[in-house]
Amino acid sequence: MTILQNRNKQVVRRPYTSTPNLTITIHTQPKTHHMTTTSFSQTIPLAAAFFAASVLSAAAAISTFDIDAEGWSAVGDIASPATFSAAGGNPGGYISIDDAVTGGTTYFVAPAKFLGDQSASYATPFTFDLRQSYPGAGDQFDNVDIFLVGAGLTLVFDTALNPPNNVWTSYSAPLTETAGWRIDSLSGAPSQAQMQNVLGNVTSLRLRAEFQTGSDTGSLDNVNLVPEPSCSILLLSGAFLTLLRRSSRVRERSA
Ligand SMILES: [Ca+2]
Ligand SMILES: [Ca+2]
Repeated sequence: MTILQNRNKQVVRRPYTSTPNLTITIHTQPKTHHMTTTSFSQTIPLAAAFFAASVLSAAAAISTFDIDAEGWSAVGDIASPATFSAAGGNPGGYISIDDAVTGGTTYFVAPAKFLGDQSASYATPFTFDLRQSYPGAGDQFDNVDIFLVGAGLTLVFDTALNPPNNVWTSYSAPLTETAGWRIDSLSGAPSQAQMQNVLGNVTSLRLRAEFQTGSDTGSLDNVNLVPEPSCSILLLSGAFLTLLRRSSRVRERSA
């Protein structure tokens, strides 16, 4: 967030290119102390409305699997559909996929709430928790960990490490063109415009559920495509405090 000043006002803008600028005006050179207080009190409700609209526009797509599988499905050589478990997640419920061990790689497939226009998630971390469970010794293999498809492009992401056996592990894939995303596994990184175009019309989102050659089970919890509203509120609260302090200093100088 940047703060600009001119002779009569301060203008605060949030520099997100994918959403309209958030602009709040606070008069800082009133004629009298009384006028300063009135001007600020009239501005707060308007600013609050902008803040509320901003939070709503960035509504998060989240799956914590509290009561069911939330529409997630499974593809690949799956032994069964994505299975919901009410306990044992990170915490609470989660979903899992058993490997049929017939070749191929199993993936979790995201439901509709993670698709469509997700442009508000640009430049935010896409986060999720994975766990793999396999018997015996490890025989791990590498593969694409995230497929993000949209606007005629397939973006892929390879996380650095597979999750340890039977341990929930948190992952974060920043949704920017410089974070390690590749086009179709073979080409280079997407441009900023390609990244934003994909996020503007997501048609498929898949997360890898298999990391082990032979029998294994992949589990998923806490998928978060955009920051939770509570995070936005914290940031906005910080901005409000800054504005209140500045206003207070202005009033003290005017008194
Ligand atoms: Ca959970
Ligand atoms: Ca396997």
